[in-house]
Amino acid sequence: MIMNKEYDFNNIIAHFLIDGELLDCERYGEGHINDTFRITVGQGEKSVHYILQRINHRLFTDVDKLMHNIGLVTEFCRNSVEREGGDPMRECLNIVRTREGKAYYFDGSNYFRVYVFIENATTHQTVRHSRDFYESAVAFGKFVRLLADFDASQLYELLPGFHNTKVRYADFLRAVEKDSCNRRAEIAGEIDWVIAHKDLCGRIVDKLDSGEIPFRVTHNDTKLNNVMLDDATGKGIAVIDLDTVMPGSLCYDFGDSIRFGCSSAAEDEPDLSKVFFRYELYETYLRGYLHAVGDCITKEELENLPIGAIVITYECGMRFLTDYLEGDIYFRTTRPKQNLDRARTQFKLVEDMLLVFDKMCKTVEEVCHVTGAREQSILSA
Ligand code: ADP
Ligand code: GN1
Ligand code: MG
Repeated sequence: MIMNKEYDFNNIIAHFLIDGELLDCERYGEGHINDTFRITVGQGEKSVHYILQRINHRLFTDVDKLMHNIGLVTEFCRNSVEREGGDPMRECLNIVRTREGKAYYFDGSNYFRVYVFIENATTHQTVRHSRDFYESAVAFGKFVRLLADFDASQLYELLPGFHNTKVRYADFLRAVEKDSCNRRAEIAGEIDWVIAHKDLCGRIVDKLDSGEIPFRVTHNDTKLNNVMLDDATGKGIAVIDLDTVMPGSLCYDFGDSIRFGCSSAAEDEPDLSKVFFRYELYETYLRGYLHAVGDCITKEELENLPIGAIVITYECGMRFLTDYLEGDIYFRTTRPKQNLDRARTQFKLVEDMLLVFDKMCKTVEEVCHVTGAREQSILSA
């Protein structure tokens, strides 16, 4: 029988449309939110892998709605991939249903779901070569293209205000005020820094509210480790981790990839002298992204890509700092002060990007000329 101290995997797996004997189950990946396992099932001579996840239902309190969203998006992606002549079993997430036809199983205390395992592909925690980053940009750009005609109003907004930076700022101020863990004094410098940069909060949100930038279906968590790169060809094949697919701004999705991938160091690097913004990777990502989105991007979105990168990095740092103030209750941590280190790396990256902001905008124009993305609108702007 395969169990760990928390879960009886044999019993869980028995509820899904999976044939064969459970041979192995190991913790998998480095996500901050769900508990992810790779399970191995013996089917005759061969063994087959699946991804099993215990859904974080403290965050996603309505699992029915969560899986409704993921079901719709994966089905739409599958159809788009088929139309483009791709392989829907490798280029999208595929839900394995329960024997009752449901997209998840509830064992009385936890919710579980299973995905088809995408074989011979890997997610990366850092950019090893710029080629990886380019390919991840192509995959995220393709995700925009595949979902360009998706009707976002079909989706539940599961985490309202998820990337509403003004709401995040208000949450931060509340956490500072409450200081529930007596950590405020120790991080006075970081708190002052966030407040000094508060003008960043509205730079995207206000444009969404005024309609200048469109709401569209966005992924909302476009880190490098949420895209799978093919082991043989190095190509970005599938965008995964669809929990946060909701209406949002493409500028934030673009920006979140820049935030994570253009850092010279890990998100939680404690030594800030190792953390800097890698400009050449920003250029690389832009080229791949604009090439893949083609003309599915508006002129206003294009113009706001650089500020999107800065604001989402600011927002993410603020979320880490808020969690630190609240006692590390949201992001998974494996050591003390990890959330504080994460916050500090984000603030360092914001400072670096602010210094080169004008250049970042110029690069967008230059890359547009090369890729032809929205060339007409940029030229006539
Ligand atoms: P979290 O929300 O906690 O980040 P993810 O859905 O991103 O969880 O999954 C965590 C990791 O598991 C991923 O980074 C990836 O390495 C792996 N993974 C997830 N889904 C699949 C899949 N369908 N096939 C192969 N690996 C997967
Ligand atoms: C979380 O689940 P994961 O590790 O891909 C978080 C993102 C943050 C990210 C920071 C649902 O993403 O919003 O940007 O950590 N996901 C959720 O690394 O809050
Ligand atoms: Mg993830």
